[in-house]
Amino acid sequence: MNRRIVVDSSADPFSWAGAEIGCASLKIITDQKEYVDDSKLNIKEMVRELAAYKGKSGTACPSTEDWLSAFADAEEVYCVAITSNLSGSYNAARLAAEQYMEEHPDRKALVVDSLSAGPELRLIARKIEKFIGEGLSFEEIKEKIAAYQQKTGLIFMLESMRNLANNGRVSPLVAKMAGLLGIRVVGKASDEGTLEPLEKPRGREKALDTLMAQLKKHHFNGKKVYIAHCFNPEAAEAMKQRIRAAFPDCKTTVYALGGLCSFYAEQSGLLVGFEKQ
Ligand code: X90
Repeated sequence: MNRRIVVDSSADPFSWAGAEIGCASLKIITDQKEYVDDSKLNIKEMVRELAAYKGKSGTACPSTEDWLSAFADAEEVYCVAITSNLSGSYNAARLAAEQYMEEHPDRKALVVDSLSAGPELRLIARKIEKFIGEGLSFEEIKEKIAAYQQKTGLIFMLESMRNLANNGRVSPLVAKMAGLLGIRVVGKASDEGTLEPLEKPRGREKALDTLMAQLKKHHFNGKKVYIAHCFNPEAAEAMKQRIRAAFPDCKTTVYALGGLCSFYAEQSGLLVGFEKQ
């Protein structure tokens, strides 16, 4: 049977080695240009152009049609979308799934609201991949993924929240803290799938210590973590070393964020997706 995992591009799927996975792309839009968040996007160039750009910039979620075409006629489709509280992507995926099953009553489509972004979507998608590999049924996967979601989390460190605030994804008051005099915002994806700022550490070292403390506080199981960064491999590597020092057996993967997450996490941002006990 043809079973397919489909994520939206906030999951940064293009750096997964060898995985056969569908993607519905988000877009980053300015008055002058539209960047499609697919495997061809030059993220470095986009971040550089946007840093120099003084006008308005925003994003758009994939349409129902974008999701449908990413389903690629599979008999079973497993979608993972960015948090429905900050994007219309999940809703578009739901509509796509309904239409798909209506048109093909023998097919099945599951849509997971990650209530998160970036590396947490990747944790969920990779778990689905594992379950498919083990030959679990659609119903079993649905149930087990709902349980797994309770055991994953996302924490982040941002040096600027300008794009989040300008696009109404956090309050301007919250955003004001970030970027001032070396102040970073360390926060987490809340249970509702919104950004929840937790602390304002001063300086990079303090920020990494704070991330580490938050991981422990949020019941990190010390087994699996994805560290994703926006052009900040040094901080990602330093975070990896801290995790390895505290949890020597942890499977730790570092990767560069894709277009959508880079737009919102901005230069130097770190997103850490982790498993809980
Ligand atoms: O539909 C759209 O246009 C996309 C809107 C996405 C807005 C949020 C993106 C967040 C990206 C920033 C830090 C971690 C956030 C945790 C979220 C719960 C990453």
